[in-house]
Amino acid sequence: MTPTAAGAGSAPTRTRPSRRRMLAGMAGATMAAPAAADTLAEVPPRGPGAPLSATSERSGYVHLGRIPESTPGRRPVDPGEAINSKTPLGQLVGTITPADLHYERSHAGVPDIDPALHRLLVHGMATRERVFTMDDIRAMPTTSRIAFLECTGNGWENWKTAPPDVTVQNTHGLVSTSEWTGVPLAYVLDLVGADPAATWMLAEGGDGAAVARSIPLTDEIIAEGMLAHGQNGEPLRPAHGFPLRLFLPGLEGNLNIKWLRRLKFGDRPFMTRWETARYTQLQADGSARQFQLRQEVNSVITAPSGMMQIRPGFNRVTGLAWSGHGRITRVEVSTDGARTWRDAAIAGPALPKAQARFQADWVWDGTPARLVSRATDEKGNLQPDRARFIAQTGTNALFHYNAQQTWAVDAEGRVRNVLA
Ligand SMILES: Nc1nc2c(c(=O)[nH]1)N[C@H]1C(S)=C(S)[C@@H](COP(=O)(O)O)O[C@H]1N2
Ligand SMILES: [Mo]
Repeated sequence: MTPTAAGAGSAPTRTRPSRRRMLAGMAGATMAAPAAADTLAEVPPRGPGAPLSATSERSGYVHLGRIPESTPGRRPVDPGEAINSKTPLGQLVGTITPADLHYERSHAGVPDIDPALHRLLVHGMATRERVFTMDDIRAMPTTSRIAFLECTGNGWENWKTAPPDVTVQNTHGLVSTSEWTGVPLAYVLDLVGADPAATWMLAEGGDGAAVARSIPLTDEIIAEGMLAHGQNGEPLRPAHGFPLRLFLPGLEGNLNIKWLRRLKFGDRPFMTRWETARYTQLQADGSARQFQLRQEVNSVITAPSGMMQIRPGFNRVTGLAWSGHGRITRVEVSTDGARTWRDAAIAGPALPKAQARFQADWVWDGTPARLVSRATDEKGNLQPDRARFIAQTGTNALFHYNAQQTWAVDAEGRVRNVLA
């Protein structure tokens, strides 16, 4: 990290040089002036607290919620018409999404499945076809992994036009990160004696939409896929597939079949309507691209972000970066609309195929600014700017938007969504 604009004359006056050097070493940062705290006389007195409870609630001072939508960008909606519900990225800290705020995309609502009645059929090109109960599955060895999940529709708000009055929750709220716990896919393949000639697997859900997708049995998918029954330390919640879902780190959200009830092995894709009609990408030349399965490198500044208000002087810039190819190795931020860049600090370990939190300090001089971030992953993929992305993909498509996000700051400190 290089020391930053702290020397530019607008640095906070209460930060002494020695302390500033120390902080610069830590995170390349200066910091806001500490509030005057010479006495606790104004602080309300202590008193008896509220009774303890079986489950704890968020502080009454904290207001967090998802936004249900009925179609890309249409909100607010009657929850009965919602097709997805977006994570409040602008209000969250760190990298793990609380389970109740994890984004949701369900094509036919959330089924109420009694785990005692749930079954998983595993069949096709295998020597020991089986029907498993949830007791069978919970008796199998598990693995746990922190990884992001992202709907391929994430970012579709900004594909063609950029509504100015939207938040980062609106533009990027279809991605979340959890610790997922479940049975390694490789274990199940062994258990049923999957034929080595089986190169594809059909996964089918137990919801009314019967979402079903063909998954190529690559080494990577066999090594990393899991039949998940836990999320952030508790059994899956119904919205996320209780009692069982497929989890495939780094791959498009739609493949992560919820309410999983069938796996079938074969030597070719099964061509379900979800991969012939729904999750294909119309290219600029009118042809359709099928089986675009990986989520590309992406990032977004979550603060300051859309509809926030900032003041001149010190501002902390922070956001999230992720890639379906592996670890995030670098995040750069620009405050002048992608003309000049500097490195952001990545806070904590950048896990493969998980969201990484980045931060950079910024002293805003009160003139209009444009905040942009761009991420690089361990395979060397650099998040494209919008012009390059559109030149490659065109504007017919709807999925896998990963162009750099620009937030415009006007002279009043209002932050708004714009297309670069
Ligand atoms: N059975 C079933 N699986 C499903 C879906 C669904 O509607 N039904 N939606 C898919 C889509 S489009 C996405 S993006 C992810 C969303 O998972 P989440 O709701 O846990 O975030 O689940 C996928 N798996
Ligand atoms: Mo999705």
